Amino acid sequence: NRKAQKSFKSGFVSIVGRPNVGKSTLLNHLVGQKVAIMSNKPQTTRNKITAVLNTEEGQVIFLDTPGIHKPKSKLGDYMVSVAENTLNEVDLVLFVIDATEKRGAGDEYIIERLGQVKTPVFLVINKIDKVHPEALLPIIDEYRQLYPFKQIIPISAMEGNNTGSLVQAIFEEMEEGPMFYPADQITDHPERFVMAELIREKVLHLTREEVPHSIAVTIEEVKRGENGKTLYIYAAIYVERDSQKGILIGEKGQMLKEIGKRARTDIERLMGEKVFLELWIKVKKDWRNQERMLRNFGFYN
Ligand code: GDP
Ligand code: MG
Ligand code: K
Repeated sequence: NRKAQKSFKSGFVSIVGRPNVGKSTLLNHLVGQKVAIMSNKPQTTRNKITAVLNTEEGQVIFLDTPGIHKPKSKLGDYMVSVAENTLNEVDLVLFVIDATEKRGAGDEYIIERLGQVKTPVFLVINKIDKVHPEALLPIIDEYRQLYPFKQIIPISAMEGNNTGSLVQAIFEEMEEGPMFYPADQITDHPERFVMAELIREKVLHLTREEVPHSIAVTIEEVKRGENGKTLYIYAAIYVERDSQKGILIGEKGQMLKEIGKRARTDIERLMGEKVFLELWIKVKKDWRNQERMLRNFGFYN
């Protein structure tokens, strides 16, 4: 039947906006009871995963983007560049504003940053329950002139007005993809997921268009060395074609070496300890459509 053929979509969404515009309220509303707080170590991970939305259509993983607020220090500058990388690597950015507040320096700053970003951006005008409908048009006009938002969606996160349209629009931006995260359970090892994402990120970064989103990374094993110090991590990168495998290995293995080096640096920062990372590449044709394989890949564990 048609429904069975419908593909599963998934992707990553960053939510940005100045404080108190309603980002947390929106997240809570979108994911309801299924909010999964993944990590409580602010700024140790580049992308803090705040919530996972599971629907029949697919899965959306929301990321907190640290550093999008105006930096107050040199360290802040560093976080800003990290945030910009994040915004470029997700599939969609939601820029949330408050319909009852005038545009401020915080908004200006974010819009300026979004200027560096290639990812599609939706403007989400929140708290419409507090304004007259006629007040929305000038806001839409004002913001439309500042940035080419792909969509502008007025909502009330608190009352749930128009949030269904927002979810629908979000899924329109998601591509076919795996269920990255178990649907009903909060994992004991959130780091494994982040580790895999860090590796995937390096692959996409270093290979650009040559190796598209048709890759998956799974952490096969994490164990501590006999000296009790080094953490050994074994990860597999799944591709769909032999040609992609060739690209990922690179001449004399240089590409794989570079992917491993960069991923290890980030994973060490994540874990706060020394890491040995071994990567290998496996070819599995059409893996994205095969749920059982996804299970084997550990997406459900
Ligand atoms: P954040 O700092 O962006 O995460 O904002 P919060 O989600 O913490 O919300 C800030 C305040 O705005 C809270 O008091 C919320 O209850 C309120 N708020 C959020 N969304 C709405 C909304 O749609 N309508 C109204 N009236 N208040 C909202
Ligand atoms: Mg908040
Ligand atoms: K992307």
